Amino acid sequence: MSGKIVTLNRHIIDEEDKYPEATGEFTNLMNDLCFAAKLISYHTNKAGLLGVLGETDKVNIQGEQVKKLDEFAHDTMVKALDHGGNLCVMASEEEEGIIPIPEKYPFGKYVCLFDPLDGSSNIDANVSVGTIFSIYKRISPDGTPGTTEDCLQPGNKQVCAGYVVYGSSTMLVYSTGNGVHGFTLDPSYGEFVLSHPNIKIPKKAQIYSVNESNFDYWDENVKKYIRYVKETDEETSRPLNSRYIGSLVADFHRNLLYGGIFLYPASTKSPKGKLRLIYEANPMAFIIEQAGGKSSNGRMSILDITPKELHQRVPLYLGSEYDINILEEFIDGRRK
Ligand code: FDP
Repeated sequence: MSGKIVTLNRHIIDEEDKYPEATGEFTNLMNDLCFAAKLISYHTNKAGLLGVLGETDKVNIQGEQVKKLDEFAHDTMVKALDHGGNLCVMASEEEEGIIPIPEKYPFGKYVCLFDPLDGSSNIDANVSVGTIFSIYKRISPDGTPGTTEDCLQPGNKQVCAGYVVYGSSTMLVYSTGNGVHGFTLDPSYGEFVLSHPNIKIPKKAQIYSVNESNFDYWDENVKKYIRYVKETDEETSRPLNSRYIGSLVADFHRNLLYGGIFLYPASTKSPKGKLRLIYEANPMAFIIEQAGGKSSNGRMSILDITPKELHQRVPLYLGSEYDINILEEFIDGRRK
């Protein structure tokens, strides 16, 4: 066997070693996150057997039916992260307000925002789903409970972002601002092992991913872009291939590896877009930019938007640099 075997834990420690002022709190937080991911992975794989598929009788604050696995993933994230002394506050897709750290536990210097189980409308059909997370340093005073303001920082202040995709294998992909690294879970010994070091998205997309049933509800300039990607032109390798799973983590992960553009535009049905800024768009934007791609709301980088509320929605475009540039030209009318 040649080369090094690098576990996620070793990788995080090596990353933290690059910062002499680091206290180890970040490594502990990532270990807790990694444990939550393993538990969620185990349960998603076993879902059919454990009788946890199907819906509860609850509707979450987005007006969606809460799945049993959604609840399980949310509770697992909270229970794995709330007592380690690394966080001062959390926020989740599944909870309307911020999630405070119980007073009996110490308050740490980090903030964690997450979507515990993204793409959950696909669960019952055995389609890949994922967990998305975003980590910030607190801006409120140390040693006190974290605040809503801690959770509403622009994406460019993230110190780490990542996702776990529960697919044909479970993979955790993360970035602390030094490139993007992917780890595959070996289920036999329960370790995430570095399988995709320093991921770079191809400069040019070969895939576009969008829910095209919304076509009639989009702005004319977005429609023009979609018509453009479907035209035949050898020089620019069009038409692009259409691939849409309807599970953000899975669509994003494929496009990151193969080169692609993911679109969830605003529409007359969802004038602000569908996907959520702080725990879906921002972490994915951080990863795509670290991988050499681009993020956009059509006019600016997702990372430069200052969130105003926890569950704010945003039009979302993520992908290869060349293709996001062209999309922006269509949206602002430079291309007709
Ligand atoms: P879901 O509703 O299944 O949770 O976050 C919401 C999300 O999935 C994303 O994962 C996915 O990309 C998108 O919504 C799919 O939306 P459409 O069904 O409207 O295409």
